[in-house]
Amino acid sequence: MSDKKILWGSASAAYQVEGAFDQDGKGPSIWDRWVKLPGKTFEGTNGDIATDHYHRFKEDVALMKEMGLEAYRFSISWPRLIPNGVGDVNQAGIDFYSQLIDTLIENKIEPVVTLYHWDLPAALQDKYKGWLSRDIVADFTQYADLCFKHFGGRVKYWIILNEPNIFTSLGYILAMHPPGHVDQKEYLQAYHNTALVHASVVKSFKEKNIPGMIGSSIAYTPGYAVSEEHWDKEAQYKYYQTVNWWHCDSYYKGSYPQWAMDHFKQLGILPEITSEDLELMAYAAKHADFIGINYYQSTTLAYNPIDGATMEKFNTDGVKGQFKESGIPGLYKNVYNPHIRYTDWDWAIDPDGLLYSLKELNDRYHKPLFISENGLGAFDVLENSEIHDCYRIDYLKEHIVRCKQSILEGVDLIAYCTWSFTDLLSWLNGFQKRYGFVYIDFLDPGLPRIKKDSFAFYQEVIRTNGDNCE
Ligand code: BGP
Repeated sequence: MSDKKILWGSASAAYQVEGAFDQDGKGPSIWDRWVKLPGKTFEGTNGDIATDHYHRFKEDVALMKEMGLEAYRFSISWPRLIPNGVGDVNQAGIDFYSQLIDTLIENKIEPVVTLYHWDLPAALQDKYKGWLSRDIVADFTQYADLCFKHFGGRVKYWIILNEPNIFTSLGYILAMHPPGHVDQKEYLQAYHNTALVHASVVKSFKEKNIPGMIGSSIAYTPGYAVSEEHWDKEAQYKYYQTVNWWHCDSYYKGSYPQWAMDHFKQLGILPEITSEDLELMAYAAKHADFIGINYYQSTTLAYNPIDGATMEKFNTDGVKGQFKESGIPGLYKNVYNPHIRYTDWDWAIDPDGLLYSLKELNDRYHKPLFISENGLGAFDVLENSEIHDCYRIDYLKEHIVRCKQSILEGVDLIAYCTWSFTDLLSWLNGFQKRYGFVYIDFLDPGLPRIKKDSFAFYQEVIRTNGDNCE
């Protein structure tokens, strides 16, 4: 096994843990509004209180310290810092994150800051339709600069955007996230604007000589062809062109893949991409310090005729067996893979897919890789104040072994963060889909924190640099 030291961490996001959604001067986000619309989330759950991390972060950090956690990835809520997205700054917001960062550092835990984990200030949605407008580039860069000014130096790892591919596709194709549209052209426009935001923030960070490393995190889902037949291989090619390389090349190569460009152009849905855009994107591709990757699952691809499967909403209630073929007619469809296991939410469990992804990204972009999320969403059972989550331990073990293997095969893997440290709100799946090392009893208003068996397991991962997973 490799001896290279990995930074071992765990992650969360503001909306999923903080609560205090309208306290101390915080402005509303698009998620604060979305969850209040009937039928948008599992049983109408929302993050008004979540895990109450806003008030209880010291207790949570104490548990991290007890575990020996080396890095805690959390996100800053833009509307907590700047309630209207632009303009007046909320000092209470600055103070909260400042205290969190100091508490982490005092406990020898590296703060890893995500600038955007989906909670856009609602004011910007109202003002110019949020991600659909190029105006967001300047406003986001100002917000990022504010964070660099207040937290720069203390924070060494910055993740600009969390899963821009997910919040744009769920927001503009599947209508499962705000703003709830179904419009392929809008999706491509919004995604292009995320690439410009990413690039502009990388540039500002570098020009200001802020110490540390910066990148963004893509949700990366590798795709296998279901057979060796050329039509299935072709489907795989089209998936990579329009999904994986579309999302990653724009950030880490500074351009879009050609076949997909031509395809979207023919359909008349390609956004305007100026030469200045490409220059800025090329700058970021060169200067970003790492590629963030969130890995949960792989997919399997097959030929999809022009009158074939369309995009389908997915399982959000944990009743296993709802897998439906879904895809883009004429391009590809995602099919069931009988060779791998699935979670209760029908997510493919595929540790080999992680190794495959790391090697694929390493080959294509030659940058350090930072796994910013990996984990298992499951139902946990609380019995006599204990949670025996051996399935989560198995899942993490299998993935960590692949991380170590990737290093032996030449991948520059610098960090691994699990999703998540404590249980938290799952955006669409409520509180019943759990990921943490620390159980939170959401039925008890005191929100007690209880260590699961996986807590001790990950403690040992950290102590042995993953060698206990061999
Ligand atoms: C990622 C998000 C996280 C988290 C995780 C698990 O896409 O970045 O915020 O939610 O997925 O997803 P879910 O909660 O839907 O199971």
